[in-house]
Order: sequence, then structure tokens, then C-alpha cells
Amino acid sequence: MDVRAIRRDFPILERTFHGKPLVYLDSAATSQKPRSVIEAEQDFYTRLNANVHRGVYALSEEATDAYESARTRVARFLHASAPEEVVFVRGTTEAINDISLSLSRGFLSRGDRVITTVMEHHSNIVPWHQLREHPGIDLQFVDIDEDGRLKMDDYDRLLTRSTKVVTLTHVSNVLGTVNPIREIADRAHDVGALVVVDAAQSAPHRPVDVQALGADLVAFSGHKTLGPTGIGVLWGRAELLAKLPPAQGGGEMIREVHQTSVGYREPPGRFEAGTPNIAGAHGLARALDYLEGVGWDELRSHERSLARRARERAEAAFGPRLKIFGPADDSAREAVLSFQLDGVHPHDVASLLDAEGIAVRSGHHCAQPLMERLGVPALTRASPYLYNTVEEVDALFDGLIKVDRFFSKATPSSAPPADHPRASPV
Ligand code: C6P
Repeated sequence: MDVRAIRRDFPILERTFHGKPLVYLDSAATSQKPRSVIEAEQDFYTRLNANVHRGVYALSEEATDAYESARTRVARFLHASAPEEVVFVRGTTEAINDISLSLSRGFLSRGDRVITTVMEHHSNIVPWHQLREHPGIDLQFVDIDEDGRLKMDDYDRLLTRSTKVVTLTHVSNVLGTVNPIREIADRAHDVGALVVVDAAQSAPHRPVDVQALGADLVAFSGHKTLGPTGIGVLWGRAELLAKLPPAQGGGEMIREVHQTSVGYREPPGRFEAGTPNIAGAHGLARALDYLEGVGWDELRSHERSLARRARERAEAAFGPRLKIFGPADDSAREAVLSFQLDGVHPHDVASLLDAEGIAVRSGHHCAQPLMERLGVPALTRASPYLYNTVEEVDALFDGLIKVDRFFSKATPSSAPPADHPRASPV
């Protein structure tokens, strides 16, 4: 994989901050965009802009064609049985909210169990919490072991005949853990439960083959997968989508509306109320072209070499004073590197690294139950991607050494550099 050539496709990487070249290590929050995606959005507004599925005029038909061909492109990416299994949404958050709302209208009743895990992002926790009040579901969390992997015996203990939904992330946005979705789905199906998979952190790094995963509903976000913000995907098995009521109502999702009744369109239209993000879908299709053009194996081996370098540098510079969370075995995880540097608050780490032009995320990473389970208030996270280099990993660790020196010298009265005030703790 030619990282130098890839970097040339991402114009934002030419920027400098505080006089230093940008080292962007926050791709788990959102990835940067290649020129082909930026141009696709521009192309849509320059040449194709019209609303979809509404006009009989040629321009609207072209816009509709672009939108529907993006759906076909996503279906190919996911190995879906048909494009109709692909619903465009704003992102993973909206997809899971739509799923939980839809399931609360007839499928879930009081006392039904929904199993999730302690490593979920809030977008796969809060929508289910909301169903605790109505219709009154029993929400349970599978625990993790010391290596950051799901405890499968805990899952088996929780999985009862009253379980109606098992909903979990494919890859943790904090631990990097890759969950055994197929095994989990097979066991869930044995008790008749539906399986929902949050693929927000897997789609950017590995094939999300919905047939191989064995899930019933899968969500991912375009913006983490080289695509635009505001576009994402909810995939569902055709026979399931055909039975689910829509979560949202409005224009375009109806067959007919009268004063006393409403009839819905067939999927996927039924789940796409209102004007969709047409330009976003068009851009997402080009993002998937780019990603698959790089190749999953090449991407994987590149990301692993970055993770390996990070571990070596961490060990050499800090030993046990720097703890990287999640599986020790690189084959059981993605290169999402959340860590704690002894004696320095994660927000201080991130804000001092910013002075070096290095962008990492700090905080609870929208995973507070996981932070509680790990017994930490917050972590710093470096999430490299296809455009990052070994030199950038080195820059991160050179920066961390400076941070560490700064804090080991710091007395209670010493202040951080004036242009980078110490961030307040979470
Ligand atoms: N995680 C992170 O920095 P949206 O915001 O809808 O595109 O994605 C939500 C989401 C859902 N599941 C997982 C596993 C995620 O990681 C995210 C987004 C970002 O970790 C932003 S909080």
C-alpha cells in the first residue's frame, strides 16, 4: 500500500496547526475525506441537484438514478441480497434509534429482554434505555473480561427465552475489540431473538458481510468510512424490513394518506421519511469505491504495522506507566488505541499534543458504562487509519514523552504553555 500516494488524495492532510504538520489520529471520531468524495458532493450540486422520487423531469430522474445507484453500491459493499435491504439514514445513531422505535411498536412488550454489552457506544444504549419506560423492556449488559473481550458465559447466562433482541457493536470504539458476531447471532437465533449490529467502527476497517455476520439489522456511518457526514446506512433482512413499522413519518414514505388512514410504501422507502441526503449518498458510494480500491488485506496489514509500532514505542518509552486498553492480541482487535498515561489526565494529554499538531481524542468516548467498568474517568485515544504513517506514530510518542516530562516537572503552581491552557477534567 502506497501511503504517500494515498495521503495526496486527502487535501486536509496538508494543513498545519501551531506551525506543525497536522497528524490526524482521530479517525474513529470521523475519517478524513479523499478528493473523489469531496468532488462527488460538488458534482452532485453542480450537475445533478433535484429532489428524488418526485419529479417526472429529466434532472430529477438523474438525481434519482444517482441516489439509487448509491444504494446499489452500498448493497454490494454489505453483500446484501438486494438494494431494497439498504435504507439511507443520517448515521448509526439514527439507524439504532429507528430500529428501537420500530421494534417498540408491536414487537417488544413489557418484560421482554434486550441484551446489549458494557462496551457499547451511547447510541446503542440510550435508545434501549428509553424503551425501559415504555414498553418496559428488561435491558441487560454482557460484561467484559480483563482483556476487554465479551464474557461469553455471561452472554449465555443472560440469553433466555424472553430475550427478543441482542444488540452489540462489531468493533469497540474504545477497546478496538472485534466481537464474534456470528457466534453471538447463532445463539440469539436459537432463542428466537433478533440481532442488531453496530458496525460504525468495523465498516471503515474490515468487510461487513451481512450474510457472514448472520445479523438481522446492521448500521454504519458514512463519515467514519471516508464518506460525508449526515449519511449512514441501516441494512435489514428483506423479510424483516417488510414486517417492521416505520419509526418516522412524513413525505415520500407513504403509499396513500387520508384523514382516517395511512398506507406505507414497501421498504426501503417506508423508512426514508422526508428529503434524504442525496449528495451524501452519492459521496458515500465514491467513498466505498475508494476503500475497496485500497483493499482490505492491504489496509489491515498497514493498520497492524502502525499498531505494532505504537506498542513498541509505548513499551520502550513508558513501560507499565502507559496502559493500552483492549485485547493484547492484535488479531482480536482493530487499531483503536485508547490509553492512560500514568499521572496525566487524558484531557491534558490531548491538549498538549495539540500543541504539536497532533489530533487525538480524550474523554469518555460516549461509552460511560465502559469507563465505569474499566474504573477510569476518561482515556486518551489515538485511532490511525489508511493515511497515517509510521512517522506519525513516532510523532505521537515523541509528543507523549514531552507531555510526560512537562507533567513530571510540573509543581502544583506551574502552568502549561500559555497558548494551551490545561483542559478542565471531565
Ligand atoms: N463514535 C467516536 O469518537 P454517529 O455519530 O451516529 O455517526 O456514530 C455513533 C457511533 C455508534 N457506534 C459506535 C461504535 C461509534 O463509535 C459511534 C461514534 C465516535 O468514537 C463519535 S462519539
